[in-house]
Amino acid sequence: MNLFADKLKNFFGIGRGLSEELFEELTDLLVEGDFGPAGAYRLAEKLRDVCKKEKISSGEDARRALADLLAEILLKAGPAPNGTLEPGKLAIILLLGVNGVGKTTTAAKLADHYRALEKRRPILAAGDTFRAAAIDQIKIHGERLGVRVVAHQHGGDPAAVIYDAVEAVNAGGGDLIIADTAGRMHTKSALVEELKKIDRVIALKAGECSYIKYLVLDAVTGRNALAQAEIFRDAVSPDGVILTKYDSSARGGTVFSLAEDLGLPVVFLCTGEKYGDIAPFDPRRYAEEFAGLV
Ligand SMILES: Nc1nc2c(ncn2[C@@H]2O[C@H](COP(=O)(O)OP(=O)(O)OP(=O)(O)O)[C@@H](O)[C@H]2O)c(=O)[nH]1
Ligand SMILES: [Mg+2]
Repeated sequence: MNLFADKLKNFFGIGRGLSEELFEELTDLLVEGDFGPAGAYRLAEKLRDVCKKEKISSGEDARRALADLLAEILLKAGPAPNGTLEPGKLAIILLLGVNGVGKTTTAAKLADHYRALEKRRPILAAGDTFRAAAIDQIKIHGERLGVRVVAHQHGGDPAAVIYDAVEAVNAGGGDLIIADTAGRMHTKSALVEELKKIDRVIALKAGECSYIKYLVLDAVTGRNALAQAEIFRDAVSPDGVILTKYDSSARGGTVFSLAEDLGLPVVFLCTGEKYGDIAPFDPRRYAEEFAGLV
């Protein structure tokens, strides 16, 4: 259970009645948990209505009702897309996100995940050509995992790297490409242009393949993640989010804003630095955890 869930649990503590004041305080508490102010207010109001309608009078039952409302918000972003790939179809997964959020580590985790669970033959594409060490970093993961890495020189064209990875797959070298990208450029507009270009090239090259774009966000950055998500959503419309460093985050309300305000579902949750520290996102469970029920 994370620290915020503990707080919420204490807030609704045993024997606490449901006063008007409680719902006002709940708004503030949700904001502390990384909810946006408007979303927090809406949720507290909704909970008050539900409690009234269903004649809920104990804090404990209110917390259960809150978990239901939270799950509802997450499911609004669409059916849980649990990350399963379409069987028998080549897939390209592009990982996007600002620097340091965990893209390269996640690329390696996904390669391991899909190989183990879906018997895929992944290829890693070293699409971060901006930082010299990035290519070595992904090569090391490839060696450790026994997964092939397609890479070009530092400073090369990232779209060309991914293009080559598709060629390798088409030549029978695998059935899944997981492409890393650079998290930084000289300016924000340069980054957006670069992202759009990579997206265009892959979309063209992907043809009949499944082309999936995941935005990687760091749970520790809280509401900042939302501002990042907005930029990436406007530039390339990601299919979903991979939330990393959930093990180090004490809050987690951003996930609800991603769903409610940006229509972005979380698809995978990462909880550590090891390859196995990744799991498909379970909206119901996340809502229950957030409310301190599990
Ligand atoms: N605790 C924890 N650490 C993580 C997780 N995912 C990644 N990290 C760590 O976060 C740091 C950055 O990870 P990278 O994978 O290099 O991040 P990146 O987005 O590729 O970074 P750039 O290439 O610099 O943009 C590393 O020290 C990772 O081990 C996670 O789920 N939990
Ligand atoms: Mg990286």
